[in-house]
Amino acid sequence: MSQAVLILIKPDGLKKSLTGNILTRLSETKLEIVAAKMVRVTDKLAQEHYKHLKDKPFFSELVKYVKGELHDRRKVMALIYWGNDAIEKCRDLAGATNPEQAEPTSIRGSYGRILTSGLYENVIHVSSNEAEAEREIKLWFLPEEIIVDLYPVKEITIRDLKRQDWD
Ligand code: DAT
Ligand code: MG
Repeated sequence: MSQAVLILIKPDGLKKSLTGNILTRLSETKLEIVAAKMVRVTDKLAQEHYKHLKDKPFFSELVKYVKGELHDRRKVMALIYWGNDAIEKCRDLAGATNPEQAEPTSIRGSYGRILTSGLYENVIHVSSNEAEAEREIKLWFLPEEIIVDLYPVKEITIRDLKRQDWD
């Protein structure tokens, strides 16, 4: 069954120059990339993305982490992969949440670490199920940024919208 999954290369992955490596690993899945962009993560986006963890003791550090405040890299790379069993395939390659418990050859097992504070710095995010994937994809992307039709859309008319164009 075709599925979409949100992948984030987190600030530690970018700082460690792992982008090419991670994309190569993900290409083993033979899934299709249907959207990709660099994102400057706002506080609101970070908090919304990890809202299921807001009561955890590590939440505020997790928000700082995904915003890039721990790595002086205020960006993440966001991608949508699409195809058969996309979530399971990508989560298998990513490895367990705790990098110490992750399969050593997985992305997190190879490149993740646990900070002294206890936070798992685990290089990539992968949506954990279809409902989460839909919620996250709608949070990170606009319909026009995705090259396939994943979810129903509505037409809206925006009046007096100021935008930038190339000079
Ligand atoms: P995953 O990213 O594998 O879906 P999650 O959604 O439960 O895991 O947690 C989101 C992130 O929060 C995770 O990638 C790293 C951090 N995290 C989760 N559980 C943690 C814990 N017990 N201690 C420290 N950091 C944790
Ligand atoms: Mg998760």
